[in-house]
Amino acid sequence: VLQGDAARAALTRTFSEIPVPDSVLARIEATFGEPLTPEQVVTRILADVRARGDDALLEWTETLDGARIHALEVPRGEIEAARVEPELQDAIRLAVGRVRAFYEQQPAHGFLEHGPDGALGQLVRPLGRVGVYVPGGLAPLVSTLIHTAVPARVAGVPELIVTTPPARDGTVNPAILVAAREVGIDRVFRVGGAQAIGALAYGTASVPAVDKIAGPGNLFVVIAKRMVYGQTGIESLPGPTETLVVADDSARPAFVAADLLAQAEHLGAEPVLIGTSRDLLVEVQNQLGGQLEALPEPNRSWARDSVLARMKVVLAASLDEALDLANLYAPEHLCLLTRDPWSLLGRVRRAGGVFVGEASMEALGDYVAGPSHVMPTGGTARFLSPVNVRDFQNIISVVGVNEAALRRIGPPAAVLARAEGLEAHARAIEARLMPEVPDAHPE
Ligand code: HSO
Ligand code: ZN
Repeated sequence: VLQGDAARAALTRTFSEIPVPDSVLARIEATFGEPLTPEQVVTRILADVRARGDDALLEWTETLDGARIHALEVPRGEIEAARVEPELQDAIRLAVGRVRAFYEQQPAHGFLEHGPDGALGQLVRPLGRVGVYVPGGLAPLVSTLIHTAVPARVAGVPELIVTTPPARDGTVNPAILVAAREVGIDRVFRVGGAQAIGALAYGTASVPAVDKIAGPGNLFVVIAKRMVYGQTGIESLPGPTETLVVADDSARPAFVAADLLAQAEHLGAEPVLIGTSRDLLVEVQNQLGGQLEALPEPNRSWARDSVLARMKVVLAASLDEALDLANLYAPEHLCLLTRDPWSLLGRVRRAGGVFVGEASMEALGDYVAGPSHVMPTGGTARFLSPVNVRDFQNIISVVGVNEAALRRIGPPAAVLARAEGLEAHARAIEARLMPEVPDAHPE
């Protein structure tokens, strides 16, 4: 149990990378004949996709995902025909509807202010084509498709495409296809990893290049997103997830433990507990042990790894100190399990999302609460926001100054231009400030 300065030190962040399982590192060595770093692997894959397009995509999918596929795109008919249990179909529909309703409330308009100086403003326009990366692998994250693509749809993006790694038999999980249909995704491609990011950035014969790539993925996906930034946009570099629970003596230890374990089952997750009562911390740790044992495999191993390798437990002297530490850490998820959680909201400064009270567990937010679960990780909540409508729009500045204003603000502009040594700038301004010269008539 950490306290005071030790707690501050433990919660001060450095950008954490997504762990790569040993089996993947071994696979890399076998594939490339040498032990390359993930950056070197991604550099090679991106260069290959850029040079050889679809052929490279098909080959890397076979080498890295073990799937032999012939066509990258999932045919429209297959998306239309995808079926899941009615219960899951309804749940997908509910999630899509709630996330949509949430983002429809986000103000998304620009402004154009007409005044005595003319008009200045901002136009807001949707991006043209957006690619959503949906992780496959350990868990096919149906909810991630919904939580990334719906805000883009609400933003007015006219063309939305999804890439997701195929299973070994070349198929895409039907729940992902159903979600794609419910959200109104235009096209789905069965390709994942760094090769998918390369395809979305550079375009291939089958996969069109996009204006922005959004969504989380494994370390190779995140490195690839960082490398293609500039060629195309990215919304963030989502890393391992974190949940920080602030709890006082009123919190129920079983719930606190359950919330920490829920996030702990994500690969590389960091569970953090800040409590103001030593008794509570002890009881939560007992609960954690019991609940962990009761989990089925492989979830137990996943969660145990996060708890043993990265869990932090802090005893704070007061809720004030607890909130200070939470703001320092800037968690992706901040869960308030205290007697009067709403009273703490005003002190929350840095977090991806804040989950207020016992009924608002983070796991609910992962699926159906409304706000996107793609939130800033690794302390990036200091400067980033959760995925939202604005991520899928650009702003165009409008400058429409009139003559009268020009006479007033033109001269100081020319002064600034000359101070920068930019004479042609100054003259472009002053040409408009000259008194009108009457047209010279030759006769
Ligand atoms: N909690 C994860 C997102 C997720 N959980 C998807 C379940 N499915 C990262 O915030
Ligand atoms: Zn989750």
